[in-house]
Amino acid sequence: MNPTVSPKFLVERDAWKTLAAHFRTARQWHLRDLFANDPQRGERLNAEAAGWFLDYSKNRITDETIKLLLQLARESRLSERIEAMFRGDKINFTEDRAALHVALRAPRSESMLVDNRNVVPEVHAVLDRMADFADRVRCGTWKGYTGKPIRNLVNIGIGGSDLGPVMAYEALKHYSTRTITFRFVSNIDGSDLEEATRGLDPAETLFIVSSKMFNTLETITNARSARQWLLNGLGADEKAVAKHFVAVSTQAQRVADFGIDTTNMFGFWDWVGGRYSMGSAIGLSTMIAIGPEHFRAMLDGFRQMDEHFRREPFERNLPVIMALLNIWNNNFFGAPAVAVLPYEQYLKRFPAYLQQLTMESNGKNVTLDGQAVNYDTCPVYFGEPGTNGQHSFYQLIHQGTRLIPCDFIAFAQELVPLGHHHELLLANAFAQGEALAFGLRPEEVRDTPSWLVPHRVFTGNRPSNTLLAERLTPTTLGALVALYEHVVFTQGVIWNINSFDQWGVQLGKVLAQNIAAELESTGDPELKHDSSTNNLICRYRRLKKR
Ligand code: G6Q
Repeated sequence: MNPTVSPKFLVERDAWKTLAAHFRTARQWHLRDLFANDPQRGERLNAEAAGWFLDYSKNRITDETIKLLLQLARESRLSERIEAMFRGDKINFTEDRAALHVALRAPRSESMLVDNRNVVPEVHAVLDRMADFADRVRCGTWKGYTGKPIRNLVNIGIGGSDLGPVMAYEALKHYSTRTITFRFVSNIDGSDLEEATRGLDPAETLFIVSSKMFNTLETITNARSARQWLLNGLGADEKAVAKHFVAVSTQAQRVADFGIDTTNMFGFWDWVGGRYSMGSAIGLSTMIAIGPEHFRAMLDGFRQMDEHFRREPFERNLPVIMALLNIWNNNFFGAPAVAVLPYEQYLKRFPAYLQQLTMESNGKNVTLDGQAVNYDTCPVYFGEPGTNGQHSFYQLIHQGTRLIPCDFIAFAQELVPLGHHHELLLANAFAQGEALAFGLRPEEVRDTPSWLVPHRVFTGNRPSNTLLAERLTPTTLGALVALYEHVVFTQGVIWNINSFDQWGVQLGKVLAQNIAAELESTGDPELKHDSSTNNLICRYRRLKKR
């Protein structure tokens, strides 16, 4: 059962009602006027933490809006819920689990309890083993079965066991060893594994099978095929597997049953949710890529943001402010989506990573006590690196009929200096926020025939946040991920939903098992689905000549 005492239903909270009244005025504001009437707002409406500066002045808010949103956070008992998370309470009550990913980045000296047991020593014991292993692979003392050092690493995992590692590898590629090739396989589509192993020498290839439960269909199917690929290449000697396969999992028995030596297994715990696991052993590929020291720097970035979230007053608290602004835009202005736009090519997989973090966490339609919500919860998160997105979907953000708030993410210093590239990149980031907010009025469209003016006008008044850090480092990346983790948490608290389960992914998995048998059947299976599904299965079987 849900152990928390639910506050009032969201729309019945006093702050919500006051916000609704406030919104009736706010909906008429234009950012042009807000800036004209309050010229200092750009210097005031910002916050800083863990190396990140947030400018939120280009939202359709005043100081009064912020005051009311902070009141909403208090009425939603956010402080109590933050403490419950850090205390290791089973806040993921539908799965009877704590959600204590913050313990993954706690220093050795700290104590964090799950079921009255301090889990921090176990966290560091695994990190130490990972570091030892990563060092051995990186310096070539971990040898493959034929005695060759490892030159290729393939991570096999899906969802939380893939998106974090891929994103972190891409984000921190600048810091990674270039003597090892890193590839990632997630999709059960055979072409994914085929392309990931193409051209690799099995004798120099290490597979990390990353799976919390170690029974995930995609991962186990890929791991079996990868093992076959290895054995085909190395003369079918089963003993080779121990030198070329390691596992990251909570399930030692299943790892052993698969044929991986459990001395080559790195564990984690059921209180680490998949999408919150990139700082755990699931990050083994990241650690091998960037080295243990950089990995610890990344954890330190997470940690700095954790501390900020836990201790900073809400009015200066980055995750709290971002979450509240999102609720303002989503629930009052009806914004259906958020665009996350990193002006940093190394963050190209960050939007994909955030899709899972945000939408799997907060894509829920019942409250903690099981009542249907009568308000919107998570918007759609999407994005692409700037400036590519500008030449693609930004048109809709500037001139479409929907309001799409944007998070611009940028760094003052480039990792790869090249002429004026970086200034041009950042100029674009800042210009987009400016254009979205202020638009272009008919009187500003010069030398244009009148019939063309409506097409060239930008209404503006479109909100955005800008997140700016000095440089993309392991530490700033860790802090950025923790920032969004806590944004998601805060949103979940306000919406009064469980951000830590994902029952919505189950049904399709179960149905797929039945259909797989029907697709493969050599006989003539009796189909008992709806007419559409039956027809698709029949057509597939015909096309496959079954
Ligand atoms: C994440 C989800 C989900 C999970 C994958 C992989 O929060 O739980 O994306 O990470 O289904 O699960 P395994 O790691 O158990 O293979």
